[in-house]
Amino acid sequence: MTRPKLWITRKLSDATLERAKRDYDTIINLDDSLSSDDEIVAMSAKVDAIIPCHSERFSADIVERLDPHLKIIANHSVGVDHCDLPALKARGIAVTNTPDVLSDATAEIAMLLMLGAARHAVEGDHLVRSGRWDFWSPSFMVGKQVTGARLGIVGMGRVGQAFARKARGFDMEIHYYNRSRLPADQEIGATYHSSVDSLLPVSDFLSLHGPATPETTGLMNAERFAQLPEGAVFVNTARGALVDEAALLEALSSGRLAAAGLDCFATEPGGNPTFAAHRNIFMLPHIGSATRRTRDAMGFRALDNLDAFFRGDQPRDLL
Ligand code: 8YV
Repeated sequence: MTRPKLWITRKLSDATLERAKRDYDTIINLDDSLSSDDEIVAMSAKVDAIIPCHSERFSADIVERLDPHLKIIANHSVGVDHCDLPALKARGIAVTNTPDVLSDATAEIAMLLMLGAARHAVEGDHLVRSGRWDFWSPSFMVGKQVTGARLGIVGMGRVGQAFARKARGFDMEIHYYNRSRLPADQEIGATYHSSVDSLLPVSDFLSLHGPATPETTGLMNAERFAQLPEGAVFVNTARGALVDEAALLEALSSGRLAAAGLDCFATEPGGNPTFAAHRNIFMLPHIGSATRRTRDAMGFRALDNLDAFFRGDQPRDLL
């Protein structure tokens, strides 16, 4: 029996690539470069399936040009804002993602950003590392205490809930906004807010965990930042599109925000060059899910979805 042809657009974990090569006629973009729109279109005529990352775009104009040979896009990501789902559905191309398996790794990075932003981690490291640490005082690099503080979570899906579990270890008072209220056994004492606007004034720390959709684009704008308590700390491990970056900078400059921790930017890779001059921004290059264990689990989950599809079953994460 001929094996389905699979294109893996980036260098996934070794275990994932081994399993893919064992079970599929696999082409791997081993130089790990970002594929152009034209390359994606050209490959769609050669393969039955693609495993892309969030970095490859399947926008409506590209989907229109895809070859009918392509049957499934098994994303190696939970976020699917790079895929125009209605356009793909209209073309009869199945789409899956990799939920659950990256929630803890991403929540760890949110915790790192929250702690690091609150306690001047980057600024402190730079000072010591540069050899310019020649002064100490009790009023030096005084930060904001996380333990016992009020945390606002926007988006209480899997990652939001994983972050809440970790924040409970810091005795934080947890508030959240979600489209719908969680059942009590998942809420575990967190206070539900039916609107973002009601959540913001009680969020000394605010962390975003929602998907990028037309409804959430620019969710954190100037009016919303102004509703946070003075000196709040803002964390984003979701998507850059949720944030008006000019408004974020303004909120940092005015002191409305004491600090921000960001793993996601409107422009990636690269980030926002105007952020570099701000010492109260702790930045990471979109590495929320980048642990060995999670990369293996994401790759395997994408392959599980493909296996089910080619067996004729419904993939677990079919969107
Ligand atoms: C990944 C992500 O780093 O899952 C997502 O939506 O943004 C990240 O986990 C990336 O997509 C890896 O392919």
